[in-house]
Amino acid sequence: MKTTTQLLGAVSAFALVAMSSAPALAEGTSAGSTITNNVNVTFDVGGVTQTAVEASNSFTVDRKVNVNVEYIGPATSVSPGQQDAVIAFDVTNLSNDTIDLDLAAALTAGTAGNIANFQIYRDTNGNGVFDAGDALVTYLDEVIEDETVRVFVVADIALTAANGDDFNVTLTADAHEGGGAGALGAELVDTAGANTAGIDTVLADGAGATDLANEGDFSDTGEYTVAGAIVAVAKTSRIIADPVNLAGPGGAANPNAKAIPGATVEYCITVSNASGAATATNVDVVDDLPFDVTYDAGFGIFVDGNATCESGVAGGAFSTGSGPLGEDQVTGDLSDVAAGETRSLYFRVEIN
Ligand SMILES: [Ca+2]
Ligand SMILES: [Ca+2]
Ligand SMILES: [Ca+2]
Ligand SMILES: [Ca+2]
Repeated sequence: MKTTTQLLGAVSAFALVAMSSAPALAEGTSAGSTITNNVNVTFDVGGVTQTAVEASNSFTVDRKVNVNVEYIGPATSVSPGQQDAVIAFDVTNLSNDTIDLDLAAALTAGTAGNIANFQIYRDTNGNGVFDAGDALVTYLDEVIEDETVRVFVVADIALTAANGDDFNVTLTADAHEGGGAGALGAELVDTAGANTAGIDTVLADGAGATDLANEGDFSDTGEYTVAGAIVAVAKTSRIIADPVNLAGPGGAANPNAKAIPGATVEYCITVSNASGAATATNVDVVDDLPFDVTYDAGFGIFVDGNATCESGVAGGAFSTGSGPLGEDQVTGDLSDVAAGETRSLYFRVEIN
């Protein structure tokens, strides 16, 4: 019998292959599965068939830990002062076991003072977009084999962020034991030494953006890019006429007019936006008039003029004594000022 058993041991060594009945997941046989191989040998002695002999071999499949993090680009365009700016990542459990994934978001490039309040949300309602149905998390709980979970990193952009600023934010997912729902399990580490009969752990992850291989983690970097408006305002004036040097036809400026009492002066306020900047919207102009001038109601106020304060359209409003020091005010809204564009507001006053 002893001889027979040794023979069967040798047979078992090559007959083990392809006997697995575990489900075929992409990440291979699940950890903890028992792979059993039975072998049966029949033989004759002296032409008589003898009782068959059998043997069996079983072992437990160990835990292979692997995780992937992938930024869903392209770079997210944000505005200075924007709250809850969102970038998205997909986190996939490539292990052959259910695991928890501890999450961390870190600024890896960009001015730290211009971005703050990092938060991580799980796409709980699974619709792929950040919305009220998603939950604030610090880890992904009980991620099953092959499962991909969308994760949102949310941050606030400071008003001091400028056009063209970039912020690189790296999300790291670190594998922990599942440990049951509602709790983060213990961090997974390689089982030291030789294989044991139980479920051993092998960290088989790669090196991501900021992590090394075989640490049980992976990371990828997303990007915010700031699209700010670079708005410049200029205010100029020109003398149109004085009581002696009168205006030309259609109110045209008399080149000889001087800034004496009774003279008419045109104020020109231009709002320009630099090329490559974001469009400036809701452009409101508020001008506090000096006490030494009187608004020319007959001329009115023109908005959306060009850089030389021509071709505007009638608009805006005049109000008496509404300024912070009781000045009269001229106000007006300009249309959106796109990159490289200039719009103007202009009106006239008389020197007292
Ligand atoms: Ca969602
Ligand atoms: Ca858990
Ligand atoms: Ca083992
Ligand atoms: Ca890694």
